[in-house]
Parts: sequence; structure tokens; C-alpha cells
Amino acid sequence: MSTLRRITEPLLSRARTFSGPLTEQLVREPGAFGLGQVPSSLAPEATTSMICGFCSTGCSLNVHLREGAATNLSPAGDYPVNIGMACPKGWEALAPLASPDRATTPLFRESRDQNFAPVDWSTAAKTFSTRMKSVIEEHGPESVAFLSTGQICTEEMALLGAFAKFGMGMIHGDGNTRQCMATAVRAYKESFGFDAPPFTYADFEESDMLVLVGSNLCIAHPIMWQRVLRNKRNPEIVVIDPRRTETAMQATRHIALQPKSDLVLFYGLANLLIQKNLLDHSFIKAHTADFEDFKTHVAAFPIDLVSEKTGISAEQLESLAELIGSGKRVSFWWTMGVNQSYEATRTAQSIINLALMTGNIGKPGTGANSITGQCNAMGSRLFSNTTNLLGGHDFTNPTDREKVASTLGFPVDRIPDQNSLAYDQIVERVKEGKIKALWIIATNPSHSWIGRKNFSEVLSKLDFLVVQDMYHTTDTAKAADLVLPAAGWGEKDGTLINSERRIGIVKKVAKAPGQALSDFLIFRLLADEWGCGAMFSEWNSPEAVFRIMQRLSKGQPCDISGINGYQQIDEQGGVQWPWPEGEASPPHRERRLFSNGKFFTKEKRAKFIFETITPDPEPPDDEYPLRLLTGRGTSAQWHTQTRTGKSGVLRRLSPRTNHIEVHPKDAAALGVNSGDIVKVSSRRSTIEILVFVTSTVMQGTVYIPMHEETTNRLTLAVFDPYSRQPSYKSCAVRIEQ
Ligand SMILES: Nc1nc2c(c(=O)[nH]1)N[C@H]1C(S)=C(S)[C@@H](COP(=O)(O)OP(=O)(O)OC[C@H]3O[C@@H](n4cnc5c(=O)[nH]c(N)nc54)[C@H](O)[C@@H]3O)O[C@H]1N2
Ligand SMILES: Nc1nc2c(c(=O)[nH]1)N[C@H]1C(S)=C(S)[C@@H](COP(=O)(O)OP(=O)(O)OC[C@H]3O[C@@H](n4cnc5c(=O)[nH]c(N)nc54)[C@H](O)[C@@H]3O)O[C@H]1N2
Ligand code: SF4
Ligand SMILES: [Mo]
Repeated sequence: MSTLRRITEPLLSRARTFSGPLTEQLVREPGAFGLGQVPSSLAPEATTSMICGFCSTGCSLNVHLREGAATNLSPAGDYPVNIGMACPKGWEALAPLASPDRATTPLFRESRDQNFAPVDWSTAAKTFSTRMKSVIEEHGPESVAFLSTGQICTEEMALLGAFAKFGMGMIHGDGNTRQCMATAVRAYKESFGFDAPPFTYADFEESDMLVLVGSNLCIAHPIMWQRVLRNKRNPEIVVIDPRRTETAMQATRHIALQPKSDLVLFYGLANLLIQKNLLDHSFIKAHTADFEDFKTHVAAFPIDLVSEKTGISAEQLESLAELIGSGKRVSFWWTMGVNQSYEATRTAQSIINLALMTGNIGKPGTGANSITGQCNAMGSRLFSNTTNLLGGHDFTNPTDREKVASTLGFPVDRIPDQNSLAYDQIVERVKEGKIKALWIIATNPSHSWIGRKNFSEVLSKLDFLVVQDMYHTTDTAKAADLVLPAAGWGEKDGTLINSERRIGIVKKVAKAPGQALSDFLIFRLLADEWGCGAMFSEWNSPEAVFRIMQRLSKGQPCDISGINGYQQIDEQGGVQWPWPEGEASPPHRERRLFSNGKFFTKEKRAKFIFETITPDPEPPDDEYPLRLLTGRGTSAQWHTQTRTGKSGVLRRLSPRTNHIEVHPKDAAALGVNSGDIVKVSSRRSTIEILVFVTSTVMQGTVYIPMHEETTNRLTLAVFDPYSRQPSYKSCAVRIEQ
């Protein structure tokens, strides 16, 4: 037996089952819930491995235990994702667990002008149940909603979605993956017939040309960038980004396009490829639909127009088209520079179209590849029961509802026959006073939501706000009526799904502080108190829920029914979906989709989808002459910094204060220098911020990282009409001294 297996076996079989009123059992037998326990099933001086809980790369980390408690981490050497590497957040992943501001007990207050008082779990669960029920009784099921996350285990997401929608009867529940991945989801569904990112990380190493669009790998996915560096084919690396990012500096070509001109650029490139006849005719004929209409559409994008709109010279455009059409292996990768825009879905599809017309899909080193963000954005896309019915099904499809109901053994009328409102529509309904109770899990929208100057005012309209988080100090938790203390990564078991569809295991290697419980147990506890615990009697451990997810996935493109449990995932170095039952063990190290040219649409063909360009909702003008872009700051900072801000090491690797990056010429015209504090105003708000003069931003644009809460006071709340993803990356601002 391998050492890894010896160590993980007792850990994974430790899954407890629960029965009877859980709050009573919790009081009687706290150890059964892991409360106050170190992971006693592990050998006291063991090393075990698990997936990192920050970004979607999904690196495996070795966790070293002393006297049964996790003391240190190092990157796993034999895992097909990170191959012995980790970024600063991974190395420091244990630090945020030990922070003194962890929520250690449920907190409640009768009214918002009072301070929180600690309460026991029984009181917390009863309060949750009574208050939510009274809102539903008075105002109907559409008056309550939840907002969840891409940062808890897949099994937890499935349980939350099933409890909230099938147990509590909610209709509306969305997640922070809307802020992040909704565009890619929508684009893939329309173009490929299913939300199916086709790639595997080996494609980074097997491409002759990598085109990175609105993606700053060096900062946001440093270990994916390391995979690019392992490419031995001397690849052309093209970065398409208005900023000269760390990644652009390392690239062979930087295409510094005007912000929000991507769609014109890609239609123009498609037109050039057609004019130069650099197409894969046989692939287009055999495996795609609507190419002729697409051809007509892009004919309206001649090179001069494209050059004028994008700021890219005609020579550069010609040479880029020739490179893409050269017949070598070309892979396209995109992230938030594409997904977060007012015409994001069509932009993502314009990238997909380039891959299709050149036959760059389904083969090594190719693909139209959306890189995800959070550690479990992919789990959320398939199993959170928010935008899709569990397992990538459709709420509005009666056959899908029947299938899910019979798989779960629930009456079909428990399954809503309508889609949830999107995140922004939920926020709007709260503002209008129509949604009166909100449950927020593992996300911090008081900081991260777009144009959120008035977000706390919005939350104050609620009759009841529940926030479930690791910390009681987040901006959102501070606005709550009830705070539920959650165990974090490393304090619970389950699975995460990374960007390349690889399911990996996380394990409990540390005890959660005080009374904090895993999200999984919190959902079970609340279901029990609600009175629908019996519906979830089979959902009694994360691994039991994984088995339910496997059944739900049967016959879907994401079918995982062939996996033989957590143990196998752990031993194989993760498993990329799909793996249907009855199929031989897939070559697990690296696997891509569409190698047979068959897509998931009814006709098995991929579709060319395109549309007229839409006007910029807030271009710079005389009053607000600069365009503000936002995004990640450093590889040491994670979003709203509730976790990374707790590590001394990561704090030292981050800027001490928020800053605005200004081009030297704009700075000179404004008379400002690095180190000055200026006022930055948009039509929404004014903030004070430190200036950093740098030519990495282009003249006329400025950049502010998203990691301080002030940034989103400025941003403009507009959304892609199809994905409803917020357009975080562009609004007009002015700078004053
Ligand atoms: N260190 C760190 N890593 C992270 C995260 C983190 O918070 N910290 N978050 C994770 C998450 S959830 C996500 S979603 C990913 C995000 O990963 P990325 O998308 O790579 O990161 P961003 O910095 O948000 O945006 C990428 C780039 O888009 C560019 N951009 C802005 N406007 C445009 C435009 O109009 N066109 C083009 N082509 N580009 C544009 C910006 O200049 C920026 O460099 O990172 C993940 N990884
Ligand atoms: N201006 C601007 N704004 C942006 C973006 C941008 O590029 N520009 N990017 C957007 C994107 S892509 C994203 S993904 C969002 C991210 O926005 P958020 O989701 O709001 O950011 P996080 O800081 O990751 O918040 C996660 C919360 O979950 C808590 N948490 C962590 N682990 C657990 C757990 O296991 N259980 C529970 N219950 N809680 C836990 C953390 O303490 C934290 O409070 O921000 C968006 N906002
Ligand atoms: S690259 Fe992402 S998954 Fe890997 S160690 Fe860093 S944060 Fe964790
Ligand atoms: Mo994200």
C-alpha cells in the first residue's frame, strides 16, 4: 500500500453519518461534528495531500502534520497540475485559519442598532428557520433568496442548492460565479451545447501559439504561467490586454488594444482569415453550423476600420491573422478581460469562432479555453442548483425536472419550474423591498459587488440578513442579523473542480475554531431544524453526496458515474470529467474534450454565433475623461482579502495601500506624481487614493486593483445582456488633486 493511501484511507473513511435532531445531537456529542477535534484519524506525524482552496488552478499541496495538527505545507511533486510548484497563497494557505477574527460562535442581534451577541447553534438554527418562514408565509417564496459562492466544496454547494430550493421552497439563488464565469457558461452553452471548457493544462505546453485575451496569468494563475514556461516548442505568446501586464511583459507579442474593442478585433481577424483563405475548410464543413452567415457578418469589419477602433496597426493585424491561420497548434485563453464586459458573451464567442474556423479544437495544444477563477467555480457551474438544475440540467425542462426528482427520490413539485433571478436582479429586488430575507454564503458582496456605493443601504432594507463566513469581520458579516461561523478550507472534507475539469480532494487537516462548523454540517443542521431533514437522510456525509452527484450526472456531458469514490480521485491525481460508468479508466493525467469533433448541440455541431457591436455604456468624455479598468493586484492578494490579509507574509508581498495607476503623460497633464493622494470620481462616487505613475497603463486609461473596498464605489453597474455578468472593467472617471 502506498504511503499516500495509508494516510488518506482512514481520513476518507472517517465520514460520519448523522441521524435524529441534529442540534440535540450536536449538544450531546460535539465530537461527532468535529467540534474541538484535531483530525485524530491521521497519523500524528503524517503528510497528506489536498487541493489548494484559493484559485481555480487546483494545485495539490502536501500538508505536514505534527502531533495530529497541520503545521506546514509544501507543493506536491507528483500531481499533474502543479508538478511541485505553488504560488505565495498556496504556501501560506494555513495562515488565514489561525486568525483571531475567525467567527467562533453563531452571532445574533434583534435589531441592527444593537451589538451582536453569541448564541448557541440550536438558537441560531431556530432563529434562521422561524425568521425565514415568517417572511415566506407573509410575502411568498419569491421574497427570500440566497447568494452563494465558487469557494466551498461541490458537495456543500449541492446540499445548499437542494435544501434551499427543494427543501425551503426558494426560487431565487445565485452565486458569485455570476461575477466571474457566467459569460463563459453562456457562451459555451450556445456555441457547444453545454458548459464545457475543452482544455487540459498540457495544452499550455503543447501549443505553438498561445493567445491570452484579458488574462493576466502571471498574477492571477501563476502556476498556469509556469506550465506555459515548460512549453518546449518555442511558442509565440500573444497577450491581448490594454495594459502592459506582468504577463504581457513576458510575452513574445503584446497587442495593447483599446479597452472594450475586443469584439471588433476578433471579427476583424476572422474577416482577414477568410480573405487570406487561412481556414480549416474540412473541419468547418464536418463539425460546425452557420459559417456562411458568419462570413457575411464579419465582411463588415475591414482592416482599416478594425485598426482605427482597436488602435492596432494594419501590419500587426495582418501578421496576427497569418500566425493564427498558419496551421500550427493555436490555443486561445480568456479570463475576466473578456467575461466582465457589457458585450461579453458575444466577445467570448468571437474567440470560440476563431478556434472553430481554424480547426483549433479537440487537438493537443489548441482550444477556445476559458480559464476559471475561484477554486470551485466549476463545481458551482454544474452542481450549485443556481443557474442550472443540479448536474447541468435545466429548471424549465420538464424531462430534466422528472429525472432529477426521481434520482433524488423527491416529489417533482419540489423542483422550481423557473430559473432564478440573476445576482443583479436579486440585488434590485432587495432594493425595491420585494426580497426581504437574504442568505449570503462564502462571498463578500459589500466589497466585491459592482457600483456598490449604496450596497449597505440595500442590505439595510432587508428584514433578515444571514451571513455564513469564516470571519465575523467581513464588510458583509458586519451588516448581518445572524452570522453563522463556518469552517474553512483545511477544516473539512469534499471535492473541488479546477479549470481543466479536474475533480480534486480537500481534507480536514485542522480543527475549526470554537463552534465553527463545516458549511456541509450547517446546511444539514438548518435542514433538520426546518423540518425537511428526512428529505436529506441520504445526504449524510460529503462522500454520500458525491455519490448522489454521480447519479445526477449520468447521461450528461459531465457524467462522472464511473468514479469509484474519493479514494480513487485521490490516488489518481484527480479525475477530469467526464468519466461515465462502464468506460475504462480514462488516462487521468491529461484529457481534453471534442477530439472526435462531436459537440453537445442537437446536431453535434458547434455554432458560429455573432451579433452587431453594441455602444459603450459609459465612454470617457469631457467631464470624466479617463477610463477606469479594475482587476487583480498581486499574486499575494485574494479578492476582498479576508483570507490573504491575515497572513503576515502575504501582507508583506502586497502594496500597503490601494493605488491608482496613471500614465506618465496623463500624470504630467494633471500635475500629479507617484505618492500623491488624489480624488478619483466617477458618476457614482469619489474616493481618495494614492497615485502610482507607470507606463503599463495606456494614455487615457487608469487601473485600480479590486482588493480594497473603495474600488467598487466607482464602478458602473451594467451587465452583459445574456450572461448578466457585471462589466467591472470599464467606466469613466476623473482625477482631481
Ligand atoms: N492573486 C490572485 N489570483 C486570482 C484571484 C485573486 O483575487 N488574486 N482571483 C481569481 C479569480 S476569481 C478570477 S476570476 C481570476 C481573474 O483572472 P484575470 O482575468 O487574469 O485577472 P484580472 O486582473 O481581473 O483581469 C485580467 C486582465 O483583463 C484586462 N482587461 C481589462 N479590460 C480589458 C478589455 O477590454 N480587453 C481585454 N482584452 N483585456 C482587458 C485587465 O487589464 C487585466 O490585466 O483570477 C483568479 N486568481
Ligand atoms: N472591481 C472589481 N470587482 C470585482 C472583480 C474585478 O475584477 N473588479 N472581480 C469579481 C470576481 S471575478 C469575483 S470571483 C468576486 C469575488 O468576490 P467575493 O466572493 O466577495 O470575494 P472573496 O474575498 O473571495 O469572498 C469570499 C468570502 O467567503 C469567505 N470564505 C472563504 N472560505 C469559506 C468557506 O469555506 N465557507 C464559508 N462560509 N465562507 C468562506 C471569505 O472569508 C470571504 O468573506 O469579485 C468580483 N469583484
Ligand atoms: S496557483 Fe492557485 S491553486 Fe496554485 S497554489 Fe496558487 S492559489 Fe493555490
Ligand atoms: Mo472570479
